[in-house]
This record gives sequence, structure tokens and C-alpha cells, in this order.
Amino acid sequence: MARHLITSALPYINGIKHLGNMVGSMLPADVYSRYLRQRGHDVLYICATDEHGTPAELAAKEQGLPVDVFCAQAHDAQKAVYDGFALAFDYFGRSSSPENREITQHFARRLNENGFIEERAIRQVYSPADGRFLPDRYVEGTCPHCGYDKARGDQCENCTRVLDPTDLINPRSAISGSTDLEVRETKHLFLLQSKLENEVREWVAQHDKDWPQLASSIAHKWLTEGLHDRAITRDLDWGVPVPADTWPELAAEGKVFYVWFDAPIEYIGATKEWADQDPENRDWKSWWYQAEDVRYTEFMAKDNVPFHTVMFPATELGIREPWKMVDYVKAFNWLTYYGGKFSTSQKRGVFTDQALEILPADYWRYFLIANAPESDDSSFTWEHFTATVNKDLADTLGNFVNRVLSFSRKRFGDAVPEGGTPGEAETRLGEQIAELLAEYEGHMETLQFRKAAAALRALWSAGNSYLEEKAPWLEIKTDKDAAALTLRTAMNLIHLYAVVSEPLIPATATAMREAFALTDDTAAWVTAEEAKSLSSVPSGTAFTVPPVLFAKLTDEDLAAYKERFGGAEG
Ligand code: B3M
Ligand code: ZN
Repeated sequence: MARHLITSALPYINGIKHLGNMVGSMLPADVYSRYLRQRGHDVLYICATDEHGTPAELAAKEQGLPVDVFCAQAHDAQKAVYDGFALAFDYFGRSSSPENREITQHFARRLNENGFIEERAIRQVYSPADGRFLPDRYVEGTCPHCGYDKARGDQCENCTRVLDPTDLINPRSAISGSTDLEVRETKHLFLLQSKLENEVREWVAQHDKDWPQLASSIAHKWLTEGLHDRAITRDLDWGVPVPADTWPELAAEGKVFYVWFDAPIEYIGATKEWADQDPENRDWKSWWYQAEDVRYTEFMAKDNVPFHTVMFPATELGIREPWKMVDYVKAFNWLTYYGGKFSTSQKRGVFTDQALEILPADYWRYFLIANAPESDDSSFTWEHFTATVNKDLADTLGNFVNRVLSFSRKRFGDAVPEGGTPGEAETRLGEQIAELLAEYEGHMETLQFRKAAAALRALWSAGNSYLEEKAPWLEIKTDKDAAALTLRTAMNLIHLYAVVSEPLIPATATAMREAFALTDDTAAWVTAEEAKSLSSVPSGTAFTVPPVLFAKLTDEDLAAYKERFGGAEG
């Protein structure tokens, strides 16, 4: 069986992320990892904070903290939120780690030995008003390709094209807004991507066939434009230093690698951090080096796709060492807030820490996965969120669980009732459940998260339909055994839901599972046979009624959320 290596785009250290970031990288990666683990696969899910670069320097400055102190605090703050979201990383590292420094420097040396790095004098934007060279993303201006007027010097967010600051029309400093910009000469390392273009093209052609259309179309768009040589160093204090053994002059000048050079390498770096923290000294390298048995899946939002499908592959190809390259790129469109952008500066939208202040993680996890922006952008609105919570979580799942268990306890006591023989309705139900379960599994295997959530919801609905059809509250009046059979079957459904809902709603899944005092409840998944027979929870099993699983959200809640976060634009 293949081992599964899973990474999600590394959240930038600067600031708590909003729900759009969560649904486009970490959350689906977590759902997929959990699913594969439950199915018995060997999974390694790695993520980290992306800590280098100017935004970190500037944010630290703003808070009056040394940048390393700022990053340590910000890392812990992000990690706490991700714990709150129940993201089950195998390791959540830091790109500023010694491990990443070591591997990044190694990669740079290898690229150099192989003739893919060249030192070049370049003219760079200097801002006298800011007293510093302006790194790419701190030069803003109009995109020469699409005319978007807030394009950054590294990339146009609107058309996703990668840019150089000097490409921009009407450039200005993003720090001070100054348009008094000079160009000064300074030496930098260039990665000769043009020499690797054909290899990257071939590699993409061999791999993108089963990628989602979004990922492969962005890769192709980028390849069509051609791979240009890129500066991979910067004049910054904070970053992986250029190794002095190879480039003494640049090292003496204090040059560091560009954040996008070391960030993807941190996927590997964090894996080494994971091993270094572990007393058993796990063999981290087997996941990355000559790892033919590993299937590697990356999760990211669409703006990160060029770096993962073209640029990082170029780096990895140029190293001429057998490091693992990505097999499957799961890319996401944007989650919008009432059709507009989530905006940190304008405080529009919902941030992950605020989300957890309002409601437990499972509410968000389910909603976000059920509405993941896969084939298109999708819009977050409070109306849609509260309606989904009420309908799917509170009514279809939560109410079913409570109704069944409360009613059974009232009529039969604290154990799963005995009596009755499964008949035609139970056979039909079992077949339906097995079919829906297969559908759910199929969507999970192919990483179609919205469809997976829809199949899960259909599983929950099937329980409701069965209960309505059998109406145990009527059966009990004429035929106690019939009511017992219905309730026992429904309780088996609850247990099945507990097992298979875990990837999406882990805390609720645990609460449902713990309702039953099964002696040896180690079931990681449900087979088709078990789904058909619905008998893993035998009569006589003691149970408790869990507290309400999902609170119904009221009109007052809705109004309060809209008030706090800002609702529709117009
Ligand atoms: N830190 C995401 C971003 O800030 C970026 C991802 C790096 S993945 C190696 O857009
Ligand atoms: Zn553009």
C-alpha cells in the first residue's frame, strides 16, 4: 500500500488567516489525511508557518519586536487556532528552522554545481523615502497584462501572472506609497529556469493528466509564457543566508534567499523537524528521498499554483537528486465574502480565530467543506451559513441522534433494545447506506470535497427517511418489538455516522461514538457488508444521550453575526 505524503500551502506568518485561507489549503488537507488514516494508510501530513520575507519584518517592526520573537509568537498563535480547528498535522513546523536552512542551502549548492545558478548584477528598486531596497511585493502598480491597479511586484493577484517589479506601470512603494523610486545596482543569485524549461514542460506533461483542471490550466498558462531566470536572493535581514562557502561575497553582504525559494523546501524541512523532535528518530528522509512508494498530494489556493507546478519543480529537477516531486495538486478557487474579497485591512470577512469564538470547529469544518470553492469561486454569507448549520447539522444529523437516543431511553431504558427481526425496510436501508457510503468513499479518493460532503449529508438523510417511514413513536403503541428493531437500526446508523463523519466533524464524531459503551470499539471504517447489515452495535449495549450536538442558530444570531462582521455590501 502506498504511503501518503500530504502538505498544505504554508500559511504566511504574518497575521491570523481568514476562512478563505482555511478552506483553500489546510482544512481539505486535514479531511483527506484523516480519511486516508481511517482507511488504514500510512499518512504524513506536514505544514508549517512561512516565516521569511518583508511582511514578517514589517509586522515585527510595527509591533516593536525583534523579527525572530515576533515569528515565534505568531507561530504559536496560528498553531493554537489550527488546534482549535482540529487540524491533525503530523507536524506543523517553521520555515525559519535550522533544518530548513540546512536543506535550502544544500539545494542552492546543488543547483550551483549543476550550472543552474548564476550571479548577476541587477538594478533594483530603492526607495529613499523608506530608506531601503523594496522587495518585489513592496512595489505596487498596474499589471501590464490585465490592467489590475493593485498588482504586486512579484505577482498579479488578478490574473496570477508572475511579474518583476520593473514590469509594473506607475510603480509605487507599498510601504510608504512613495512614487519617488530609484533603481540601484546590486548583485544577486539567479536561478536559470530557462535552462530547465523543457524538463519542466515534460514533467508537467507526464503528471498533469489527472490533476484538477484548475491546477493544470494554470501550469500550462505559465509554461506558455516561458520560464524566465529569476533572482532567488534578496537584501533582507531575515531569511536563509546565502552559504558563505559557496558565495562568500554575497554572504558577507548579508544576502538571504527569497522567501519563495525556501518556502516550498520547508515541506521537506518541516519533515526533518518532525523527526528531530521525536525520540525514535523517525526516518524522515524515506518520505522524500528515493521515495518511490510515496504518493505526494499538495493542497493550495490558485495563486500558489505556479510556484508548485512550475517553479518548485524546476528547482527540484535542477538538483539532480531523487527528491520526491508532487503527484497530485489539489487547487482551490477563492471563497468570497458576500461575493467580494475577504479583506484584512478593511476588516471584512471572518478570521479563523473569530470563527472559533462564535462556534465550535465542526460547524465551520462542515460548512466550508460542503461549500469548498472547487470548480468555481464560492461565496460565504451568514444567511447561507446559518441555514446550512440548521438544516444539515442541527436537523438532519443532530436531531436524528438525539431523537433516537432520547426516545429509546424513555421507552426501553439505557441499553440498545432487543427484539424484532430485520425485514424488507432494513434490507433496503442497508443497501442504500452501502451505496451512499461507496459514493462518499469515491469522492474522497478523488478529492472532490463538495461531493463528498453531499454524499455524507445523503447518508444522514437516509436515516431520517427510515425513521419517518417506520415511525417508532407509532410502532411502540402496537408492536414493541417493531419499535425496538427500528431504534436499534437507527442506533447502528448513528454509530456508522460516527465512524464515517470523522474526517469532516471529528469532535462530533467522537461524541456520537462515545454514546455507546461498546467493549471493543476500534472500528476505523465501515465495510460494505457492515453497512448493509447495520448490526455492529448489538442489543444490550449501554448508551448515553449526548448533549445537543449542534445548536440551532436563530434569527438573532444571524443578525448579530452580520452586525459584527459586516454583511452584504449593498
Ligand atoms: N506562504 C502562501 C501565501 O502567502 C504562501 C505559501 C507558501 S507554500 C510553500 O500566499
Ligand atoms: Zn494581471
